Amino acid sequence: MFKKILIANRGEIALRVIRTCKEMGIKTVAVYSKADEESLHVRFADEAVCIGPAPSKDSYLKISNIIAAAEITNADAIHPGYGFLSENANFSRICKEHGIKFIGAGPEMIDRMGDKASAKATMKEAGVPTVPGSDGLLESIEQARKLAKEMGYPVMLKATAGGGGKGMRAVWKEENLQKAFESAKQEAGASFGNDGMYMEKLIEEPRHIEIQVVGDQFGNACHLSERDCSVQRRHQKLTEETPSPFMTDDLREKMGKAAVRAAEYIKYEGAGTVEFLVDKHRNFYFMEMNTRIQVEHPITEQVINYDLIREQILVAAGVPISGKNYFPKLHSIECRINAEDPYNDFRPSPGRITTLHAPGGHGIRLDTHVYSGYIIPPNYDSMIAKLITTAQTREEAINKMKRALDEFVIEGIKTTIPFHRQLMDHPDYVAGNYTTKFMEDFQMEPKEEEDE
Ligand code: MV4
Repeated sequence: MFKKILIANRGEIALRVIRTCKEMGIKTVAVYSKADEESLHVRFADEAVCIGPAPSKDSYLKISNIIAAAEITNADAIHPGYGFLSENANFSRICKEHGIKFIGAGPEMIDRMGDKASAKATMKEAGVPTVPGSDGLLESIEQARKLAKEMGYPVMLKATAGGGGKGMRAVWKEENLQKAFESAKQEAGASFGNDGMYMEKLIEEPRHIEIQVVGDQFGNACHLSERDCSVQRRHQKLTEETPSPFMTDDLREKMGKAAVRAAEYIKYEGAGTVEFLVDKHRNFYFMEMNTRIQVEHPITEQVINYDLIREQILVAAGVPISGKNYFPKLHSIECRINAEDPYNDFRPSPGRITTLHAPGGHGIRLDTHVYSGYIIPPNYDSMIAKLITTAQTREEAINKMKRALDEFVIEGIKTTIPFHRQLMDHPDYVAGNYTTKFMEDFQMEPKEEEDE
């Protein structure tokens, strides 16, 4: 077992990993930028190393400084968290070269799942349902036009080096295809250094339902059921829940099997997430595979009483998984609390938190690194807390979320708490009747006096 793990991340996920390491008797090393000197992960870790100035490119993305920190503290493993270098194949490779265990996927796996067209081709070989479309990359606009005509519009153009909504274009009519293809290709080349494009039939009003999988070093994999992440704004998840209100036992069985088949086919090691698009007829199609722990992992932990970070560490240390699949016994919802103003187009609202009162009580989990007096730096992602409620039923979990949001006081900055509170009263949300289109029509109710 590892003696010391360096957490190459910040904020709530760094704290999350440190907590499980402490419970496992593993020493921890925090790395931090100048802007995070006062951050909790620095205080909770056994050791802390400043790795550079505030900008991510000079600190949390600076591979040389992170490796140096691991060397001088003699860490035998690195946990990358999510974001930053968590899906950077080069970082995974350099850790390997330095004899430091990267708690995540190997470099080849990261590259393979990071190339969306090749990931899709692999899944198709594995017998996982994929969206009908081009067989690999589009070689020319003529080929694109011919294929789109055969499939019928609308179609979706996607950058193979994209993902998470980047480098994607929906095309509804033939006359718009050429311009969309050329601009998307140009944008992909500029953004990712790889302008490879592929095409799919457009799935209208899909849900985003993902399956958590865990694979060990012996080729075994299991699934830990689904998370519905359809409530998104500009490809940013706002809230997630498990089980999905759209799921049926039959669909869960099929999607779970497909996800395990995918993980076993590629001999996946570690915690991973197989994302699917689900249409209104409950057909599901492979979308992407993420080779990192996800922000929303706590709702899965809550409904099956499982520590996913612990599992990641055990698997990385060569411990085999139990192999059993898990099905939700409870209902759990996560609301991402961001330092953003929902009454002003969700624009960022960094600054000092003058007052913080955290919600508590039965079925409440709050994963956060912020505290009264904490200054939220403007340099990083705006998420400051994840409020998670767990109950026997969806209705009770929603009710608990309303009560917890009403208790949750954060002053000195704007937050998305009022948005989530209104969401929990929205008839379509409460009915579980929402798709990835939901936020396009969502409007905040005007502010009441006391909200001023
Ligand atoms: C699609 C799609 C419809 N049809 N592919 C968005 C980011 C990346 N995960 C793939 N995405 C989509 N791919 C086909 N063939 C619609 C989306 C999509 C979406 C998917 C999941 C969650 C939110 C979304 C928001 C807009 C579009």
